Amino acid sequence: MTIYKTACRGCHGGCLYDVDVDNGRVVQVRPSKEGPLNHGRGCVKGMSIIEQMYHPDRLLYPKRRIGPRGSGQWERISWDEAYDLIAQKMNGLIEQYGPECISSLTGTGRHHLPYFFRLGNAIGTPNFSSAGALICLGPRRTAAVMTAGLFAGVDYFGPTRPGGILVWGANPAISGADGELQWFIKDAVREGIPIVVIDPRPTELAKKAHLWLRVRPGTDGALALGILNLLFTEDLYDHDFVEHYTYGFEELRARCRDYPLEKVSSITGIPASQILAAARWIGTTKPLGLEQGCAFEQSINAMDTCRAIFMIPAVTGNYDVPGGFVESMEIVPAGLRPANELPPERIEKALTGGVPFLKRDTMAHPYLMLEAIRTGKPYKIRGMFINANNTLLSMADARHSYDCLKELDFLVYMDIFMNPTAELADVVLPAALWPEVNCVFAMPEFGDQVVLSQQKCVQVGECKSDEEFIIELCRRAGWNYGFTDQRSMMEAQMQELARRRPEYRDFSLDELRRQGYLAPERSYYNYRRCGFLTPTGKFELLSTEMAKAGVDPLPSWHEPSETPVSAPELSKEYPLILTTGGRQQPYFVSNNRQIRSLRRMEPFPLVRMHPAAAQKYGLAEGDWAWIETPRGRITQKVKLEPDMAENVVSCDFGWWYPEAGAPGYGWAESNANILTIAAPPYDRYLGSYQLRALLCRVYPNPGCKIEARYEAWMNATPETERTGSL
Ligand SMILES: Nc1nc2c(c(=O)[nH]1)N[C@H]1C(S)=C(S)[C@@H](COP(=O)(O)OP(=O)(O)OC[C@H]3O[C@@H](n4cnc5c(=O)[nH]c(N)nc54)[C@H](O)[C@@H]3O)O[C@H]1N2
Ligand SMILES: Nc1nc2c(c(=O)[nH]1)N[C@H]1C(S)=C(S)[C@@H](COP(=O)(O)OP(=O)(O)OC[C@H]3O[C@@H](n4cnc5c(=O)[nH]c(N)nc54)[C@H](O)[C@@H]3O)O[C@H]1N2
Ligand code: SF4
Ligand SMILES: [Mo]
Repeated sequence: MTIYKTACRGCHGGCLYDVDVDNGRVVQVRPSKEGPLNHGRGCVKGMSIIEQMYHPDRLLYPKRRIGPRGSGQWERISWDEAYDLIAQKMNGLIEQYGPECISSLTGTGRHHLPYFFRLGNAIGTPNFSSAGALICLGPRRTAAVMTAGLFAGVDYFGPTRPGGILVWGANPAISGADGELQWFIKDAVREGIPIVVIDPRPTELAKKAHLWLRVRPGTDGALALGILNLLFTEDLYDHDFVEHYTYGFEELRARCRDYPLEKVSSITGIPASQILAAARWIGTTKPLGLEQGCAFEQSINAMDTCRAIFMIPAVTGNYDVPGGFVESMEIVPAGLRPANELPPERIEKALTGGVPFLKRDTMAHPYLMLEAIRTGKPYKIRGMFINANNTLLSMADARHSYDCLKELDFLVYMDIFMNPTAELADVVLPAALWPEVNCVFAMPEFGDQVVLSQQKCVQVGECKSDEEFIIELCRRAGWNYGFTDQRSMMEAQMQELARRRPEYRDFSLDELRRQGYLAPERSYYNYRRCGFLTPTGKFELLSTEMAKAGVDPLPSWHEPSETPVSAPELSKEYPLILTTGGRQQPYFVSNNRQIRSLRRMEPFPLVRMHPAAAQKYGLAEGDWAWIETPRGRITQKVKLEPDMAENVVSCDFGWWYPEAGAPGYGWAESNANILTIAAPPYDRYLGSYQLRALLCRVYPNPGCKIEARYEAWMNATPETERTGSL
């Protein structure tokens, strides 16, 4: 028996585990007490890894399509055949149409993210993107970097405890927002640290909150500017910080006057007294932390809202103070600079639709990339790599994604299991799960200053890590990746660590892998020593980078395009406000629906609504409802929420049904992204689209067979491997 110490990446990852391997097989997993981010704890996703690894439906070999695209006919091929086929097809397209006709799409931040983005550079195409880039972390991070130079998160980790935590558009008790951080917010609440929650739904945290602001979906930007306005008019801001360390205070203060209390109350649907109480609590709670989620990024007001919310802990003097809202430090680079960065004329070709700050990371707009497959405008995308992105489930306007992907000349897809998106590919590749992967990664964005190591404990089937695949494909296809093996890339990360943190000069990759983690000491008040990493060296309330780009450098808020206010005629037909998302503990986006121990916990997608709304539309608890927008309709199971607003419904996302079988797996039955829009209008800085404030109607679906199908599947197939036990 060998015991490996390795980090779980069942979510964005960070819980350290001991993994017992016997005869080349993982036999037990135990969350490690040494884990700096989990202290011996693990969630149901991490604990089910054995069931995931040895699941009978797991993809174990490369496959090639033999029937028409999407017909579900495949044959097994070897890795050698797969590499040759991919290199030959993609190089053929590049020769004929130029490298920019190849694009790549990934999903949320998995271990291979920096390796994957490098692939675009190696090929020479600027058209790489992720389903999350513009609606998940991208806006929060870009807003933070353009305002303060670095991202920030709650300081749960130092000797000073937060005095209070503002939880905005996030449900960290489940989501984390990087899963493993769920432990810290739960501990804080248990300890009695007060929280204020801003959410249209009565989450568990909202129920325990000192104050819960039931915001109308899509109006967070107005609320943030309204709260800033109150902090200034009530003199609840930190004069010393504002005077010495910020840029553009008077301009921001003038802008915030456009958001007086009564107006903001009427926009957001929150009583004025509650907004005032929240502003006073924010202004007097010290030190104050901020947990911010993706809810307000999934909006055409994404950047402005992210900027305005990010300013709140700063102007109240909580930025980078012990127990407050502390700066992240890039300890280990997530991505090393590519070997052959693209020349400016190539970057100019990126499909950004002219959105100014997308190109900061040389990233294309995912919708425009898909659209270009079908329309050929401004030029045709012909070949595509999709790794770790169930596009049909996660990208807005799923039918559009389907129609576009069907038109590709050549699609390479890599995943753990077959799924509806994989079925549209030409070649499908089997990806490794976390105990099968080597990786070095840092968690400086939300978590403590931690470097973690993943190590390959076993080989399952012919599964490979995405990193291995990418590096080897580039070698064989003749694309300059800069590294020819993964070990040298991890060594380069360690060298960069030593450069940034000289105290680790003699700390080797092997030592890191033995220990499993590294937790350097945190420092506070960095800005007092070296200023902010912005053009002015200040915390930029007025963004000089935005001013230079000729866009409004101060935050504002605009009514989203499909609400009762902006589309009153449409709202007669679709009278309810729809929000989507809301994470579920056993799943990670669209993952795990085939893992029986997890599926049993939350077997069906839920649409939440007020009992009066349900009654009005002929629905009761447990009924299957149709939810319909102008794009289409889906069905989910009704859950009554007496504390929600009567005109708001919230539906789960990421739902498909492995039990419905290939090739469709019921991808359009309950998929929230059948309902959403990915076409413009977009956020004017970054191109974000609206997933959380749309119009819908609901009505009964009495003939729904989803439960019967689920029961038959659960009963028919024997239990697979059980989870590891504590
Ligand atoms: N309506 C609506 N849409 C949303 C959201 C929402 O709230 N509402 N949220 C959005 C957000 S925040 C995000 S980040 C995106 C996420 O979107 P995605 O990241 O695309 O999420 P998934 O659909 O789970 O796709 C991930 C796929 O990766 C596979 N996978 C897991 N690990 C690996 C690996 O190591 N290698 C490979 N090759 N595959 C792997 C999984 O099996 C799964 O099929 O969705 C967005 N879409
Ligand atoms: N277990 C688990 N953990 C996860 C994930 C998962 O799928 N499962 N996904 C991961 C990913 S990719 C991400 S991005 C993070 C996301 O983590 P979070 O940011 O926490 O995302 P959600 O839970 O989707 O949404 C947070 C809250 O926003 C609320 N909300 C909906 N609309 C609005 C609105 O207009 N305004 C406001 N203020 N609130 C609104 C919802 O009711 C929900 O409670 O979680 C990560 N962690
Ligand atoms: S919280 Fe995330 S990293 Fe921790 S055990 Fe769960 S899935 Fe794994
Ligand atoms: Mo995300």
